Amino acid sequence: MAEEHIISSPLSNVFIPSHLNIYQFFCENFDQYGDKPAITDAHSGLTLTYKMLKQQIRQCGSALRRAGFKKGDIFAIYSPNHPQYPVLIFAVAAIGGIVSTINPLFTAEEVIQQMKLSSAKYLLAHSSNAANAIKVDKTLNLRGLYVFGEEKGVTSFDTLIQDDGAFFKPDATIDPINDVVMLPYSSGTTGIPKGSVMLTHYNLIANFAQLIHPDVKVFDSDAPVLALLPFFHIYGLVVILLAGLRVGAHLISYLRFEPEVFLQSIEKYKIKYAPLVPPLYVFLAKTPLVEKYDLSSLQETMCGAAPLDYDLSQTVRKRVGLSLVRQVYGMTELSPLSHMGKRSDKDKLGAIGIVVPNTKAKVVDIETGRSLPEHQRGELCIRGPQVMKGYLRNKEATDRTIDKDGWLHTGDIAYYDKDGYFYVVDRLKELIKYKGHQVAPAELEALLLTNPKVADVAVIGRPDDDAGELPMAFIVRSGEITKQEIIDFVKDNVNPQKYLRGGVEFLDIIPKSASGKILRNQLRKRIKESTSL
Ligand code: 4UV
Repeated sequence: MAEEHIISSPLSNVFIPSHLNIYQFFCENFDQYGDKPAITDAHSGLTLTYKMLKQQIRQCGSALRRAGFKKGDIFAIYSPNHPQYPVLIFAVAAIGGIVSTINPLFTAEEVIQQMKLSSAKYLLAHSSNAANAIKVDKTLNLRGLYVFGEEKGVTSFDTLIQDDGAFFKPDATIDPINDVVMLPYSSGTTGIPKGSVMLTHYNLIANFAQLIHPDVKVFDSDAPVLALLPFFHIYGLVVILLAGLRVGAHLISYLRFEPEVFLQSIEKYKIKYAPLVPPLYVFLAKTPLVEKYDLSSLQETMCGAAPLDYDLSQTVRKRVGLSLVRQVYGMTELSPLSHMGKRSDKDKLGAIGIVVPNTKAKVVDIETGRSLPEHQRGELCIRGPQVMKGYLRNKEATDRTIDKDGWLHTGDIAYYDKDGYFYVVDRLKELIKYKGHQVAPAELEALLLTNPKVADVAVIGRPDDDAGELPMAFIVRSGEITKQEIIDFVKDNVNPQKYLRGGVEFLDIIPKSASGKILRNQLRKRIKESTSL
């Protein structure tokens, strides 16, 4: 039998409580943190202390129970980062409900699609999304619709906070290992949207326990943390929001990215830790605004969601005066972390890091499935307590992603070195990452095929220094249509992250395999050749 090459975490195992739900676990210390600020909106200065958070969770949970919300019900949240975001999460979780997080830039149709897939019957939207939320309500006939802020014709979230809290009752029957609590959206590994990723209470608690191991930990004190990355995405949700609150950090949150507000707030709140994505390093490397503010409080950044260029990371490190810049690697289906750079390592910055505690990784040959030794490229697979329960109501996709031995196949091509550091070098899956956001090619292809002048189509990511990748389409026409008309057609139907910023090219035929699969590599090669001319 061939030798198995499995890499166990080089770190000691951590203890993962399996008897607590996420409300009990993440809010455990709120009483002790008391009047300390928990979360501040950088634009308005609105702040919730830990004491206020605890109280509002109680009031919201009580009001939701009075409104008939019960264990197993699904509550969708469609909002940019807002100080009360965690109020809803923990109130719903305590009752035994499930939270489905929705990208605040989604169109009404995209929200309807996600809510239909998850069967969510309750929605909390930000007031800036109220018009879309009302459309969603008309289509899905929701049981409850609320907004952050005030908006005519919709119940304000604050009405829930006016409850006396008497009806709040954490559910005693939650089974943390098996009960799902979070349903983030992911397009999965084949590019066809899979819908909701089922994460259990235990998955989220496990990932927190893993990321605070002393050798890798994200926050080593309760100093202010930048909460700019969106809470609807698993990185912002777990690594910033849940982890930050559990350790008593002061989170500075943003409704949107405004360069001056962002830099000013680092100076004002003396932000020390900043979880980032690559486009923010590009911003910090290039903007002259950096010279205008005192950013000396900023000490540690981490970067994930897409590859970080080593030279870029060094430029930012020097320019801002950071003591730690490291990569982390995650995936929605991994709650999200499997790899992190060690706090002590300064020389491995091209790597995504080592395997986090209680986790195993292997790299398998994509043809034979056999595990590979050092320095050989293949598909990265992960096994550990953070691996999702599966895709909601999609057993086939679940079985294709998690094999019978419990290995989650990431769809990323990687290798590892003799010290157990992993390097992601390519993507096997079709997913496009625009500024760290998921764009599923199959979704755009399906949309473009609804245009009567499009006979066939393939969408890929065009490499881009600032955004990582830009969605672009190869089109076979069946009628008169211009490139601009195609770009506008997409703009009219999807959220801005999915626009065809990489452009459109016309072809006579889309290259396909005998089984009809689009040969995306040929198209990517074509782009590479045309840009290197
Ligand atoms: O499912 P998803 O959108 O999930 C993420 C999660 C990212 C992170 C990053 C840092 C954290 O601390 C954390 O908790 C979560 O992006 O997309 C997963 C895919 O994104 C690519 C890779 O293709 C994954 O399968 N990706 C994520 N991190 C990296 C990366 C990285 N460091 N380098 C290259 N690609």
